Amino acid sequence: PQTRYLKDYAPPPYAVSAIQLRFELFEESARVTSTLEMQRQHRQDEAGQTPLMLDGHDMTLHSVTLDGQKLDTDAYIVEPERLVIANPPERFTLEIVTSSKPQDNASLEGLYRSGDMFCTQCEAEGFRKITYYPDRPDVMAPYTVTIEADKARYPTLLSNGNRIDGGDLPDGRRFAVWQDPFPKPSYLFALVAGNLGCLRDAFITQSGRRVALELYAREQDVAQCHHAMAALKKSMRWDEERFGREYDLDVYMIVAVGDFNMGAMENKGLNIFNTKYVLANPDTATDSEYEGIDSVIAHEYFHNWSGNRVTCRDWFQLSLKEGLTVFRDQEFSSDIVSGPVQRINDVRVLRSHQFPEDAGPTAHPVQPDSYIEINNFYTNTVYNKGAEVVRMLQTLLGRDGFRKGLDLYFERHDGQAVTVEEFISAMEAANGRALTQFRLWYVQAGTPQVRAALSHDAASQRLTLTLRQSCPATPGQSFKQPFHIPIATALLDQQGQAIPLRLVGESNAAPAPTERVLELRATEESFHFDGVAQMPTPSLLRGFSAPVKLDAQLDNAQLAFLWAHDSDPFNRWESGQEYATRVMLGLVAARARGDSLNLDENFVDAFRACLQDDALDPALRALALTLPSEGHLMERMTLADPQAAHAIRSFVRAQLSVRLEAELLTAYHAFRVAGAYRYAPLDAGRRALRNLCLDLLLAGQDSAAETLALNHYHNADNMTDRLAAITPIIHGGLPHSDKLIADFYIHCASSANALDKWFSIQASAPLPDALPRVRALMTHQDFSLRNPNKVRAVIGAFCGGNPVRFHDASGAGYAFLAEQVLALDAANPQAAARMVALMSRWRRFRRDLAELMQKQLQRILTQDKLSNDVYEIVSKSLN
Ligand code: BAL
Ligand code: ZN
Repeated sequence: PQTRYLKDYAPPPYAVSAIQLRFELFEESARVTSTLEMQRQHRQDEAGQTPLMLDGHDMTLHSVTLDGQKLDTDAYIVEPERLVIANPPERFTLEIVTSSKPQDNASLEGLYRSGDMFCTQCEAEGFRKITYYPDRPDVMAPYTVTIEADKARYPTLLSNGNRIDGGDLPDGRRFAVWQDPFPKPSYLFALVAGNLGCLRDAFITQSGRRVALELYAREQDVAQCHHAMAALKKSMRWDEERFGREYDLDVYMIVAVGDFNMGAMENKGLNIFNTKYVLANPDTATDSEYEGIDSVIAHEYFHNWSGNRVTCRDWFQLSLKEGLTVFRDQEFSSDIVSGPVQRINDVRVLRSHQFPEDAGPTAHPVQPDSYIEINNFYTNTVYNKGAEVVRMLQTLLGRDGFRKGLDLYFERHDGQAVTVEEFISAMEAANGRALTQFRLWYVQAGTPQVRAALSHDAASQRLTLTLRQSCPATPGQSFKQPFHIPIATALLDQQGQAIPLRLVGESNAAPAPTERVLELRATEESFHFDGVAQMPTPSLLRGFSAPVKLDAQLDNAQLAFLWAHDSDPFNRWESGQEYATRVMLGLVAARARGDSLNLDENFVDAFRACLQDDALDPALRALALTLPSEGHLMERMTLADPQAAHAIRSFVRAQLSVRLEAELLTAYHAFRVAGAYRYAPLDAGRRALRNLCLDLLLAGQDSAAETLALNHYHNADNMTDRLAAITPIIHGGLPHSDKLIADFYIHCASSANALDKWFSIQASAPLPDALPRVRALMTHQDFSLRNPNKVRAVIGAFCGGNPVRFHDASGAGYAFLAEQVLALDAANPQAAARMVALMSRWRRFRRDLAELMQKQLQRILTQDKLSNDVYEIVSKSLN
């Protein structure tokens, strides 16, 4: 496999000024006629020739016609992955006719079938499976698309832009013509043909234009599209109000598709969505899935500017659109849900997925400098760390400064394919501020570590905060230059009040702020504050102002104090998590020594205080009382031991259950939500807290709690409560488990998304017979290895969400994963690569487990016909 490098970028030798596509769709094949208007951009080789190279594979080529002349087959070369025409004229029209078999395309890339519909997925390089084309994002062209298909089977024919024509054809067929006036790269092309229902609405933009909103799904699913429609309208308004971005076409369409590798795709004017992020009703979707729909609908909509109007020059710039758009969707969710809750959840994702990635064999910078398979770079680093980097810019420049920079970026580059450099330059130019050192966040991988130390001089009332940064080596980067790190800082007095922060030398004419963003640039820097009477408790990295690991050198008493008193909600949560982590790691060590286990009374008291703190919003309280995950504990061990992490987390939950039974029961009853279910953030917060109490009550394995949960289940009118009631019963292997699995199936049977939860709750149950159960689930009539949601719900839930059983000392879990990866790879390499990545950090584990994982990775690597996707992940993991 070939590695591609950012340094090798060269502009495209030919531009496309227009493309016309004609799709003739049949049950057995799809015929595509592509007509390209092309112009040479520059001469390339010394002989003065500029070969035209068009990407393409997995198709049958029928003809190539240049300026009306059909070419003989010796006038061009068909290679496995491209079509080459040696030296075409300076300007020409090229017509290419190809065909493919969408019904056999299980990769879910290019043109494929999902159930009864045809659909496409072109990002990153799927368009080259549809026709031969310069399939790179810096070739932008206006598209005109004609779709022809059987009228009865496919009455709905959609593509990007505006529908300009349509009608009936002979033989019971029908056609539609779509025109997208905005030049776009091929990765944003989309087509859908099917028999679909539609939910319609409209949006009036800030300048008074009417935009038709159309949400397509199977007829029986249209009733589940209302939440998504509301989310779309909220997103459109929000982007106008917050960033001045207005929608540009007359219609905005979203299509829900059951078989989809990603969450959704931002094709111009025609988003294609995984059904998981569109369809919802109280019986099928949980509160957090409703939130997920808000955020993904917003994300894809926001791409219309950050991604489509201004796109990426090449795929090394992926975070230019993804990091920025994730930041934008996070800000949106923060406004519609709750700022602190959103922030905590975003940081949880970053910590649980991106930090491990950044510390493993596939670590890469936000702007990678090489890749074998670009599909492997739709990562938490590019997306979520990328969003953190954009957030730091907003922190450093202020909201207004950031907005000015973004306005300038869109103004300068509308209609262009650009790089991260252009984004930073716009921020600099709009703010008159150099961001030279800041750029390192894009090119250096690894999570920086910051250590903080305080010293106080009572005589001079001076406090010194010393910050020291370092960053571990990552593959190909052994030495790191210091980063420019914004550290939002407050110092709390004994009552928890933030004291004024007056830097030495500052005038005291104006009142000093109680929170400041300190900018750490050197390896070590000290900040001196005057007028500090007593040693305060530091509250650092407030709101998680930078994606770093902070060691503030606090003891458990200080952590308990911050857990109870910090005025920054993020740091309240953070302190509780850190306190719990330390207590649990202490127990892991005790267990290893063979000591008896004892959960510290101070921790139980602090937990109780938080549970009973009615000043704390229920959603935040639920987060603050959620114990760190087994994965988090494993990250903090020298060598990860899944059995120890599971044993200790179970022990702590059981202890809390017994020791706080009365308090948990009181809270459980107090936070009942009155009335019929509706998704609303405040109700969701109450449900989260109540269900957390229920979960802990069941951790004590007592039968009264099981009865409580059974009643909770039977009285539930929604998926959130049903799932909350049965998860601890099924995961605990309690007596009613099997009966509930059968009953829950009946609730789920009519919805693929609900069924995913029925599968995953079983696959993630940490019971001794987990693996045989998983194998049995894979033979269930509702399971299909060709459906990525089901793969995630069963294989993903077991290998990624059931650490104690996946990492069984026998190695059976690893052998199972290897077997599934190989089975998947033949059909859907993207899905296979996502799964195999679950073993990529094998070196982090206990030696016996590490060796077993290594063996399976080696076994995979020796297979013939491995996809580039899987090859890249496995070979890097073994390096
Ligand atoms: N561009 C791929 C899907 C997304 O990030 O929106
Ligand atoms: Zn995106």
